Amino acid sequence: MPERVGTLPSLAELNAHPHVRFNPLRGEWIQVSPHRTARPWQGQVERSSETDPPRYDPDCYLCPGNGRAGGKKNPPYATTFVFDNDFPALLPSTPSFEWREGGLLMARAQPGICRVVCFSPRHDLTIARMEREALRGVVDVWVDEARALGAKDEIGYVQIFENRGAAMGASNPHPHGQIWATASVPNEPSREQQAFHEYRGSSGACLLCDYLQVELSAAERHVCENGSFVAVVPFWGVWPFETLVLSRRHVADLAALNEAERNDLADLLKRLTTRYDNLFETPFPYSMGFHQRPADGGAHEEWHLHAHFFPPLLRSATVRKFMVGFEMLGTPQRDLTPEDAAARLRGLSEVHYRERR
Ligand code: H2U
Ligand code: ZN
Repeated sequence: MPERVGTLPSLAELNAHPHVRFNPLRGEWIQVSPHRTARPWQGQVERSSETDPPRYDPDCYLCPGNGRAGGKKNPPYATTFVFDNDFPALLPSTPSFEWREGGLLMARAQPGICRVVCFSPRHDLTIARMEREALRGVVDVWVDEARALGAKDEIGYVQIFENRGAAMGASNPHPHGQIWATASVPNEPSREQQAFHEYRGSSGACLLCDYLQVELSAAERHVCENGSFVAVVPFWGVWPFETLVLSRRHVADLAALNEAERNDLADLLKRLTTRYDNLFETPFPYSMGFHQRPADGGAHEEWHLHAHFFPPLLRSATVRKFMVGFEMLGTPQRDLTPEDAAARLRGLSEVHYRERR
């Protein structure tokens, strides 16, 4: 669009051409190629192998009362259940060390703690199909775990996440998530930390408070909202139906949420995941997780609590997006515009397809 240099095209004009968009949270650009949505697809087709699970599975290592792979036995829990991962990627007993060879090879110890959170005793439910009250219990577990793990001297960051669906590598359909608490801040929150810090330094404001205002007034990319949270397809989203869940209030972490906000978080997660499942009338796979302030004892007033949902499905339950080729070597790319993705998610029902009469 050389003739447009120096002028500001409308969003519709922007979406009429291949362009790059800036992600201020990661400080990087993404490629948007809207003209490609019509291209034929002869690549891999996912098998939608997720058949209806039973309410209780005697072979599930997360169901109440069952034995786990490591030999321990689950209690007959009735709500949520949290345990130390039997196959943890991080170990609290890791001794502290730094390792260097020359100026290029660097390593250091990474002590940490891995926990598994069962969201429900019911093997067949998902966040979308759980009651709000039960989901509120999950929010409370996340808050309590983040507080307890974050209070430990050796822990600098608490990453709460859920891998949902076999397509995302989830090992089991039983509704569960994981928590990895690490000594150092992982790459993604660390990049966001820098972005929050720099934005606050240059403008005196919060990057995501300002972004939320932009999205609320643009009304182009919002998906659903309640009194405390708003879900949007971010302007810079890479995954086809990626969403960002923003707290309306400027809070740095889950622990700072009040009663009403915790209820509203449960409500928003249920409504958003119901829309996801309704998109292709299939259990929608994703990785989701919360980003919050580091647990290093600092106030970190620059931080704004949010959750990312990264779902891989592209145009149906059987065609997924892979980050390969130009995306691995150059820049992540999307065909479907964030505005079109948001419009599709916005147009869906909040009654789960499985519960429609
Ligand atoms: P994912 O579905 O996201 O992989 O999470 C399941 C976790 O549960 C995984 O990290 C742990 C695995 O190590 N696990 C146990 O701790 N005990 C078991 O008996 C099986 C699985
Ligand atoms: Zn189970």
